[in-house]
Amino acid sequence: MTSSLLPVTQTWPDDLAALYKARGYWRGETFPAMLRRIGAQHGDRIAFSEGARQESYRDFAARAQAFGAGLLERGYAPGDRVLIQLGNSIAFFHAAFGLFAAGLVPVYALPAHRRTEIAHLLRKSQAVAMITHDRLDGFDHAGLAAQMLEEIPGLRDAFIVGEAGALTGFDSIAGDPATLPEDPDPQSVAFLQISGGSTGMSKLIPRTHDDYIYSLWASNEICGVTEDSVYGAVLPVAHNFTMSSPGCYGALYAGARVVLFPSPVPDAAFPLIRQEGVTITGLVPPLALLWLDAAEKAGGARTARDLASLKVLLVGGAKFLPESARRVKPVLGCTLQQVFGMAEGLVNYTRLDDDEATITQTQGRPISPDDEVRVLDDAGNPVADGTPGHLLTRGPYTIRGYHDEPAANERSFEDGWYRTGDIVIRHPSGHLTVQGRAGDHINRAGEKISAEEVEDHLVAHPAVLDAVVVSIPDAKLGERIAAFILPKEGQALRAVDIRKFMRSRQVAPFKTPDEIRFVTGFGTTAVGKISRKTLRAELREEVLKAEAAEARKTEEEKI
Ligand code: AMP
Ligand code: DBH
Repeated sequence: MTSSLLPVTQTWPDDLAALYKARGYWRGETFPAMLRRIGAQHGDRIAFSEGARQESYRDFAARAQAFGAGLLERGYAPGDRVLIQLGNSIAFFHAAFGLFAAGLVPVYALPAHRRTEIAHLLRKSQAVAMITHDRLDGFDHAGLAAQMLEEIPGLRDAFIVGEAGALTGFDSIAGDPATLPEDPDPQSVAFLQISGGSTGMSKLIPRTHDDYIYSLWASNEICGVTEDSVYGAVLPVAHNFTMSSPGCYGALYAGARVVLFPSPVPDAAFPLIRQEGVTITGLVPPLALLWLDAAEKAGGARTARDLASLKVLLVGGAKFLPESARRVKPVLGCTLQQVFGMAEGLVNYTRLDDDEATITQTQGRPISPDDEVRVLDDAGNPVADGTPGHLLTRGPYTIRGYHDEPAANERSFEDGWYRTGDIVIRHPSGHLTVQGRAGDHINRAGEKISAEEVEDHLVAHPAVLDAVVVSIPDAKLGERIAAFILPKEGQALRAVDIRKFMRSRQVAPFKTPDEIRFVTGFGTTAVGKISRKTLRAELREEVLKAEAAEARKTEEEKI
């Protein structure tokens, strides 16, 4: 069975790999070795707090290794891919590090993913097993897992955290750690992370031990994470930001404590920060705004008491506007660290000692002195600092290609440079300010959604002739999803029908359009057939103009 698997690989040219090693970025440590090291080095210290439950590094390492060994006893082999769909729980880390220990390759799905995404990720990765909860946020994950076992060829097991029913209990898998294999090649692929995707479905991002672990310890240095830190995992831990910037994995690398937040809302999160003494956490901009507003409402003394331990707040995943960024220090009493990263690699941070203007007006500069950045105009020529252009990058932890995506690789990689799709300005200091996106994806509160993917779902509706999906700037979400729908002749459609239909497609709820508009035609002004890209841009312009006119009218009425 293993032999028919498409291998997962990620290779840099020999000269660059040699350079990255010589410079000390790639240190040859692997995740199974890291697990043994932290289990021994920090044995008695607490690795995780989840509600009233705490787990030491020693117990964490032992449980993860037993799980990995149990999988080998069950007939799984190094190189096998296993999908993990778990929320912010210690089980996530038992699963991921257990797979590492056994040489198996985790594929990280998000808790919000539904049947469509899970089936795609299972097929694309050729997963042989999946690990999920019985239920989470009212969704029957065990039910979905049972369905997947029927449908996906090669999927042999679903391991359930919680009530397993007819499936296999995650806790029942335990073997003898003495049977674990030797450590893998540090330059081999450790796991498959997923991209938000600008066209179609999510792509799989193969990350190696060497490259990812470099991003962890280097992030720790930049963000001041040491074994005395307490990292608050507020966003889903499967997100690359929460995982590695510096995230839970960075915290574990340092022997710090990870506090798993059951909810990001201020009423629950603020008391937990106080109770656990959280020193650093990361949020997407809409949540940061929610925290800022709540803290202001609660008043200075109360906020100061709740957030006294919090030293650093990372904000990233989407653009954080300077006017919001300026409020962080006075309102929350901690240092803002902006982070502009991507699961494909490159991560930029403002530095803790950057001046106020740099912290509030830029999204940081790259982690590594050997992160190479190019900012190009539409014709591919470099632009001067201060001029917006397309961001391309390559470096010691940026991938050279997606797994099994020849067409996307053709589009997104050029001579080893990753075309990020972001439009940025570079400042002489090397700091970048994100201006927008070249491509057609929507960044909705940090979740990246492909316009094309949503359009594909909408046109599957039997009464829809065509659909165009665009992103609209939104005060709360950053961007929201607007869908323009052209019904088939004689078909009466309502927004509620479309919402229901999206649910029936079993896709992550965050992909359902926030705004649905019905139209009687598209692009009448253009000569011949216009491109989707142009059409999306035109429709977006129309909405923006209409909104501006509406705002002017309201202003005039006030006068
Ligand atoms: P992904 O490739 O799915 O991991 O998403 C990464 C993308 O998120 C980047 O290419 C940016 O478009 C966006 N992003 C991440 N952080 C920021 C930020 N701080 N400001 C603006 N955009 C961001
Ligand atoms: O949005 C992202 O993907 C992201 C944001 C901040 C990321 O991957 C990261 C930091 O590492």
